[in-house]
Amino acid sequence: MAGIKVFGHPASTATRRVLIALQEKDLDFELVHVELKDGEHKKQPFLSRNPFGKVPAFEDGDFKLFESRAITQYIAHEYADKGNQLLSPGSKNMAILAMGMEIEAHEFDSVASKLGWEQIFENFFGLTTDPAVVKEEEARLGGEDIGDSFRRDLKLISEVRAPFRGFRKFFYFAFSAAAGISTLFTIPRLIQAVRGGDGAPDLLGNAAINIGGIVVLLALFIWENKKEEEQMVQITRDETLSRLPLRLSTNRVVELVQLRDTVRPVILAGKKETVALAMQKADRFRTELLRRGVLLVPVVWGERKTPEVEKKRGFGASSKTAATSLPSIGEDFDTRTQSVVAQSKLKSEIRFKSEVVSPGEWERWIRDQQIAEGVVPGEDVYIILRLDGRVRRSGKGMPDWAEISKELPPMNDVLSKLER
Ligand SMILES: N[C@@H](CCC(=O)N[C@@H](CS)C(=O)NCC(=O)O)C(=O)O
Repeated sequence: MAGIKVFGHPASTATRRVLIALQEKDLDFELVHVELKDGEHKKQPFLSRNPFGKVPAFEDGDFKLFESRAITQYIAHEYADKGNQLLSPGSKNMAILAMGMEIEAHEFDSVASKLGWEQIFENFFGLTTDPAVVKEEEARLGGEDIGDSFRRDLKLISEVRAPFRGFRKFFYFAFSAAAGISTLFTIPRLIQAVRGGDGAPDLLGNAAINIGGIVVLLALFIWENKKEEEQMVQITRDETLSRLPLRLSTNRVVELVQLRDTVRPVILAGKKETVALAMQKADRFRTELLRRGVLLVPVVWGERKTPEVEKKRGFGASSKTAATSLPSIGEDFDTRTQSVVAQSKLKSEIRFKSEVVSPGEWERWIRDQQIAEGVVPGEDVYIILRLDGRVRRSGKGMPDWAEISKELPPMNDVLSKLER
């Protein structure tokens, strides 16, 4: 069929950019599927359409083009009188439009692609999201300092957890300001009162009440601020913990947050022999602990292996698995979104013991936790997490498994359902 042809993949954002323009213009076209997982875009005949081996490529009769934004420009101009108007007359309007397009191409697209890759596609490919990359890219999108946007997120979470704190702080501040102003007005008369003499007012009592009030209110204000700071530090720790990676018995790497509501991780941190002994002892209570959703997470101090998780980016990644065994991205969307199936599959992969993936990160988190709890960093400790991933309790040394079997409700127990 002559006419308009788009050579691309339905899940490719660059291909979609062209399809949107065609739809805006109400044009008939054919989408010729280029199978990225088979590397069709890196072979002939596709390379003769785009020597850079990227989709989409385009054809309108015998006019051929590649680069999605150039294609959309062509569509907008060539079919100016069809469908929706995509051009704006006048040099200034066109310059503003061009500015928007440059921003999309150079400021937005790279960030959005990285975020999409980190947060959506990596999960499809069994890789783990790197929270540091996500934070960094999100900050770039917001045009703010990384620190600022992270802090703003924390503040929001903190406000959700303590909804009236902002109001209380305002209240304390407003009242101390009022008392301060009133004291200020009283001062000249107060000096007169202190000097005494005829007509001197009796203001000492009033001033004392005002000053006392200010002290109390400011103390409350400072206390609230301190509480908020502490809570933000705690939220940061919870957030970091939820992103720590683990390898399951099936070799799958997950972040702790993915095991939410499924297991109660018990972190055993200490010297190699101590941790090994605790693991052995746990084996004797295996059935009981499994019924309670316990997943052992051993962390041996100083054991920093280089993470084996291979990171690859982009559709054209050279990894063997990406090239040979992955289903097409379109199909993958359908299958993987069936989260119920995925969740139950995950459950079957969790078998009592796991292995930490970036021991250095785990160690850092445990040491921070130890400092917060007033324990000497580097001591042997165990930390029991709740089903929602937050710390349930921790203790020095290694756990008494018999006691833990008694303490934790079985997974099908109503108490476990209430554990939030
Ligand atoms: N600047 C190009 C970028 C095209 C592009 O990156 N396409 C991706 C799919 S969204 C692709 O083909 N990637 C394969 C690869 O990089 O090997 C355009 O806008 O057309």
